[in-house]
Amino acid sequence: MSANAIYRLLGPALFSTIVAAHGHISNVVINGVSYAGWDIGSYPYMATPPTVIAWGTPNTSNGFITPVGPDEYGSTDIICHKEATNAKGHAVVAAGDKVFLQWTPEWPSSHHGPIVTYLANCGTGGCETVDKTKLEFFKIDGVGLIDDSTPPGTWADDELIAQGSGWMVEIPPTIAPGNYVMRHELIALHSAGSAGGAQNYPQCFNLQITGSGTDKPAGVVGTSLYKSTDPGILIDIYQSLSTYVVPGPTLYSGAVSIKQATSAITASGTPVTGAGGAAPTGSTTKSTSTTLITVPTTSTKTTTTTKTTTTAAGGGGATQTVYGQCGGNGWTAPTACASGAACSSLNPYYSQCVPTGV
Ligand SMILES: [Cu+2]
Repeated sequence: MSANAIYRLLGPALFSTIVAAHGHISNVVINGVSYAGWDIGSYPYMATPPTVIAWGTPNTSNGFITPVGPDEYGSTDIICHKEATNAKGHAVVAAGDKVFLQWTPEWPSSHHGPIVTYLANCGTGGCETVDKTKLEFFKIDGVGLIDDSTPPGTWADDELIAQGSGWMVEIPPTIAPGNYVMRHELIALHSAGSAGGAQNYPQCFNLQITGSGTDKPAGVVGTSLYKSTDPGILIDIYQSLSTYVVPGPTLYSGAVSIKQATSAITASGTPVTGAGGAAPTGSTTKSTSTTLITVPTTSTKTTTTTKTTTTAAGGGGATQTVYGQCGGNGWTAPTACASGAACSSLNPYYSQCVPTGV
């Protein structure tokens, strides 16, 4: 069902929730225990946000990273989202266990694309203080085009929508225990037919992985994961595709492909703090914490997602939020944008409210 159809069913009461475009991970479920994600609606405004296992961002919109400008995908924002700062806690998970990543419910059905998940070892100092630019990511899951019988086809994130906006990954049983950053990402390709049109939504979490595996797969730093011209990044999905190559480095040989499923929540988890206790040497090299993890108390974004004031369905008088869809084939919801944004046609299928004067 499209966001528009949901909107028509549920009416304006849920309007702001549904059209706050794109998404982020609200919580992570490990063996039934739910760990809170980074709440973009409140944490960026707090001097001391709660300790969570998710990396922080001052970004208060559900926005994305895109390969525009001279940096392409070389900006450090591609690593763990915009101006991301280290998570201050972590969750413990055994190699071979499954992790369920719960996205916010409004992922737009127009945003077809792959779902990719990586791990990077933080070393014995833990992930709470690691330098993100040094993290070397190896891919443990990558699902792209599932069925292209009717372009633009069925993609991994259609499967995500179908199971309540969540995605399950298995921690490879063969990797060595230690502290890892999990980098999980949706890539939206609805506008990827032209250069710079792909939208990346990376989300990072700190995990302490236990087990007896010994593999230490090689990886690549976040700023080298993608090029704007990768065949899985610069692609017109509205044509018939014979193949689709999931972007990023080769899948780790020990990765386990699983059938998608949801994960029931039976308890809420408290993040573990400290260096992780995984140092196999028993040494206590807790590098004295630097001030790397200061969280900005003010947002540098000038956009806001709370300006939607809508009336009844049908678009009359209603406005779309910044980055929300505002047009395209079959679109019958609002075509006007909230103040500070203008509707821009990206292709015949998708127009988007983009900020003006940014
Ligand atoms: Cu979007």
